[in-house]
Amino acid sequence: MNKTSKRALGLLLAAGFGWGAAASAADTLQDVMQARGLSQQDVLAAAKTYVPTGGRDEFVAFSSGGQSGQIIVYGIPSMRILKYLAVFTPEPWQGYGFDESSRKILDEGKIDGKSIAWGDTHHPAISETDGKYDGQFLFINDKANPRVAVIDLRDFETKQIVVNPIYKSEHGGTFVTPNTDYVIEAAQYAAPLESKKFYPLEQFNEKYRGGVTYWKFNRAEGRIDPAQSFSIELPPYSQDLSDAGKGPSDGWSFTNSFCAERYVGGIEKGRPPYEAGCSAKDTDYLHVINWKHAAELVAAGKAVKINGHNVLSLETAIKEGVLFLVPESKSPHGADVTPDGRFIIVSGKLDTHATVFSFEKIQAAIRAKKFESKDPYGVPVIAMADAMERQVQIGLGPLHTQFDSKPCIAYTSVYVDSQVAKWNYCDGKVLDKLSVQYNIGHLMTMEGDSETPKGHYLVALNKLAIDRFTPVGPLHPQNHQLIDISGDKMQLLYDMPLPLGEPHYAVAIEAKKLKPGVRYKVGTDSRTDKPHPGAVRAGEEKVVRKGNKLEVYGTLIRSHITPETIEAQVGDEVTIYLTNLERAEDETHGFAVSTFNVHASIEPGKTVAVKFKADKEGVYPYYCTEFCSALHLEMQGYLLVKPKGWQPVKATMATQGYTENDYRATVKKVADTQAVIDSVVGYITSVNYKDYPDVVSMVEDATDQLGKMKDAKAKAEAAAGKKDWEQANLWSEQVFQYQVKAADLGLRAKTYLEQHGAHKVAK
Ligand code: RUQ
Ligand code: CUA
Repeated sequence: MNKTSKRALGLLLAAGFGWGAAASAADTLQDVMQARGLSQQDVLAAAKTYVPTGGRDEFVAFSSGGQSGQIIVYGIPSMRILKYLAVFTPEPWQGYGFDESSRKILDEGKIDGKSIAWGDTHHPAISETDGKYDGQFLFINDKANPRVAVIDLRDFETKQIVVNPIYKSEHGGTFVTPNTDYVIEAAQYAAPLESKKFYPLEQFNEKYRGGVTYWKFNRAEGRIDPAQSFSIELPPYSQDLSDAGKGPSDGWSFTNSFCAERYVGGIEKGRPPYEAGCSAKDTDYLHVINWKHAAELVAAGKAVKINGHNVLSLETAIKEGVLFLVPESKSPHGADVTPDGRFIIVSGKLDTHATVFSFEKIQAAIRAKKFESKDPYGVPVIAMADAMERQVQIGLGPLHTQFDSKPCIAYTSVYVDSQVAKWNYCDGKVLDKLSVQYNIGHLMTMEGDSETPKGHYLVALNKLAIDRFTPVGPLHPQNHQLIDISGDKMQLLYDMPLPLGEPHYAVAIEAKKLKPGVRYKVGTDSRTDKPHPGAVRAGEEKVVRKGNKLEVYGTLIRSHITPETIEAQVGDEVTIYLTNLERAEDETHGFAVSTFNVHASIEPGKTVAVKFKADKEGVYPYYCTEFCSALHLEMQGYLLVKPKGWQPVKATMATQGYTENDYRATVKKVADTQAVIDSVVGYITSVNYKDYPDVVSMVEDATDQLGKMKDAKAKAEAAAGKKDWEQANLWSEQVFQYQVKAADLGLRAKTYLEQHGAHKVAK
């Protein structure tokens, strides 16, 4: 909240909460506060997060959806959930996994030929240009089945899934380099790198390996290019989080690890468990990697191929000065590069400190070849003291660190203490602590891992909600807590239950940087961004049979599906292509066929295909699944699956017995409606509507609808000429339907223009 609005609220509070006087409800603010038991602090927090209807949030957060395999999008400060992005998991609302194009994306994520219908998403990353969020793409990893997905923020759709060719699990992804040349993904639990290769646990040290992968991102294509991507083989330390260097440290990346002990558990065989063996020593290793040099070596042919993928061996990485280690405090869980790129902050979960490592000191040690030792694989180890700038006492179980817009200010999540600590990494002073509910994992400030953090807010991503919300069974929602960080002291503003998976990390971007489209170019396959081969325009709809393959090329526009009947034979392979001909904002149609497990979400301009085998005779309704218009329920049709050898029966369609009077009444209704349309059109064309692209597309859509009237009207008149009042009345009724849709659009356009201050223009 800015100063003026703070003052305004203060005045209101001082004036005895006089809102009620002008409001239609009898309540005053004081009444409400009393009735609901709210303190002044509560009301202030509410005012800081409340976004009135039609208002927009300042920031948009993309949160990992954890085990849901999705991403959750919400606004800040309102904490209103805006969307779930389908990534690794089928998601029927968006047709993801139920239409052909999105099935192909999920199929890219197959491993060893098998479909995997879920993911454990951890760390989303927004694409960057010069170290700043650019709002173009989003990436996220799957820890369980090592994969990375690419989401295009022009339409918020998943465009690609790549499977890591050499890992069996991963965690330290996704993190982008400052110009999104590479997307970083680090392994987690070590395993043999060759796929489907077995070595016993006794050979862990020799045959099991970790690594870090650099996925080459082709921005023009909006896709990862696996052929240009590479990995660096690492010792079997459990690599954990990573971060890319920036500014002075650009070209380098940092990956921490736990279980550098390389301990192998086995309680069932009497061995102490992993948790004991993996935390026995005082330090683990921070991997310091010169990825730019590694990329040059790969380009020069120094990589070996493992499972067809470029891998720089440990030996080459050591020899060529690509890889170094620095001891870090026990069981760390975050490696965060400061916005100025000068420091890397690492916290040990089993240590009370955050360690600030200096990139400059690390480089000085490398230049002077000052190493304290080599690890068992020959990787040079820089002494902790030689790499460290300072250590700061933070609390019990410090994990992740994010940054403020104010220089040197950092926030670290403290898991065991359930706190956020605000501190200064330049002088080591701890400035403030705030309790959160409960056991915070990651935390996120606005654009807080970029070169230009935006301050304002911090979100605590808590692992446990315990008593914060109405219980909904033993499985509680997650708790994202919004914290105001604009002042010296942190202030808790809002608890948001997040009911989908365990979100790990989240990123938030200034909302104004996002520029999603409103519609596709007519006939676009949104998953390839290319023209869909199944697209047709109005009037070109057709059904093509090739042997037992039945191909339907259809269209959707309020409020009918063309065709309205599909006739198939048992055993046909049916493909239905559908193009949404709408241009108006938010005019999505859905499409489902009873009992054939297909569903599509077809936004304006999009073309999709659904495919199934008509393997049972019967009558199957299909319909539009989005309430798109007043006649949405009538947006329906029948798939008729006829048995082999079926012969037509002698029967005709029932009639309603409409008379000439019915026809005349409908014609009158049409004439009256036309008068309304004319007045709306008169208003729209009297103002500068052409300055509003949204209105122009509504007008185009309305004109489309009105354009179709002519044909229906001619049919009505021809039938009337033949005194076929049944047909005449029905076709007039269709004229009326076109009018209704045009009028609906016209009124929407009129409201829009009035609300956006359109002004009169000379005719
Ligand atoms: S995690 S709570 Cu990034 Cu997967 Cu730390
Ligand atoms: Cu289209 Cu409902």
